[in-house]
Order: sequence, then structure tokens, then C-alpha cells
Amino acid sequence: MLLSVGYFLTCALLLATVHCYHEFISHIPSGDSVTHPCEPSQPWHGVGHYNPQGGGHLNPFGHDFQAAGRQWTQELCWHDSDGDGLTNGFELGDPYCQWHQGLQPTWTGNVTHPGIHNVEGCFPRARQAVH
Ligand SMILES: [Ca+2]
Repeated sequence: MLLSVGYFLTCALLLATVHCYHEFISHIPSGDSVTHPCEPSQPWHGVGHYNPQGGGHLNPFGHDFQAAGRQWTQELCWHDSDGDGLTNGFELGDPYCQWHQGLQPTWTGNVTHPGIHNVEGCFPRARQAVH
């Protein structure tokens, strides 16, 4: 019986977490098109987290998204959260920061991760060598 209750609570927590990610995905352009920068065939569901499945520590974009009230703002769009030289808007297919929830971004293909440096995220040793 105790095992069943634990299983139920775990499932409820996971479902709530998945629901949250889906809700937040709709708050950013191309939120459902972000992939792993090192493995483009792998989706990155928790865009604001280091864990591709979501949960755990926030990445720089996750911190900025949270600071923006979990909304796509002009400031968040024009900012370069991961410091790779590309604005968050450019990475997510909204290069002119015109997207609003419910609209189609300028592009949805070839979007890049706004919270993981596209090169250094795959080669952490390169980052250490640079700094
Ligand atoms: Ca960037």
C-alpha cells in the first residue's frame, strides 16, 4: 500500500512537471523545436534547464526567463543568455523580437539552444582552454 502511494505521488509530480514544461514551451518562440546542441536529433524539452528532460538546475536562459516573469519579453529576446554571440531571439527563430504567444516565429527549423553555448556546450574543455 505504501509503495502504491509513493508511486502515485511520483507520477503526479512527474505529470505536473511535464505539464509545466509544456506550458512554458508555449511562452517562447520555437519552444518545442529546441534540440540538444551536440545531438540535433534529440529534443531538449526543458529549455531553461541543464537537464534536457527538465528539472534540476537552471541554465543561463532559464535564469533570464525566470527573471523576465516566465514571459518572452523584448529584453529577454535581445539578450544573449549563453554568451555565444547570438541573441535568444535569433536562436529561437525570432530575430527581430516580434513574436507573441500564439504566432508563428520567423523560422522554426534550425533553431539553436539559447541556454547552452552551441560550441562550448559540446566541448567543455575548449571553454576551459579559452578562459
Ligand atoms: Ca546565445
